[in-house]
Amino acid sequence: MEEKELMDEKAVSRALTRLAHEIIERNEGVDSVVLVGIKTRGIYLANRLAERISTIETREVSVGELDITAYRDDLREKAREPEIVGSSLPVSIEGKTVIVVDDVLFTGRTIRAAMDALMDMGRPERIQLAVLIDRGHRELPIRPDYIGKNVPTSKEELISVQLNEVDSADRVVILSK
Ligand code: 3GP
Ligand code: 5GP
Ligand code: MG
Repeated sequence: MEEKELMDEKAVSRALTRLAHEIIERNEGVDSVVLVGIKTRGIYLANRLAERISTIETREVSVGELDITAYRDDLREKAREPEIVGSSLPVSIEGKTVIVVDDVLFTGRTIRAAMDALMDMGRPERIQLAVLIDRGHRELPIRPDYIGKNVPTSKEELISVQLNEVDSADRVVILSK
């Protein structure tokens, strides 16, 4: 396996700071914004964005969580669709701008499952999508509103997103055979 660093700690931090500013600008503040992180690393990213936004706007932002299982046994298994196995939303999403946050966007199937689950929980005014890495290969008409970094990949390559909260560093690397 060949490993190449795409983002170091500073690059991850700068990207998140930019995304925080973009979210505030696009929504003219964050009065009706709720961030919803997807399972492991999307949740940490959502929390970091909320911290930055709170500092800039001197206003708290709610963060919810969705746990979506993908392809447990075989990460590349095609037969199964990702499904929701748990959720925790601290506030109602009715009439809110819900920003779904994930680490890597690939086929878009996880985000579709996330949107299905959110629509079952209320009627958000709108749903937006923020991802740290867009690696391409969409299989659904889904595109992110906020992107940390676009990384064209082959299907065989793998993006490893490492975050301090669960890994020993903040960095993004691409693994190829
Ligand atoms: P995450 O929970 O932080 O997103 O799916 C479990 C982990 O495996 C994910 O961590 C993700 O980083 C990693 N992973 C790498 N490649 C894939 C993939 O193609 N599909 C899924 N679902 N996860 C992948
Ligand atoms: P999708 O449903 O868009 O195919 O995949 C999105 C989900 O799968 C994300 O939550 C992400 O964690 C995971 N995923 C897909 N490809 C990769 C990858 O190359 N690296 C990492 N870290 N996660 C991936
Ligand atoms: Mg993820």
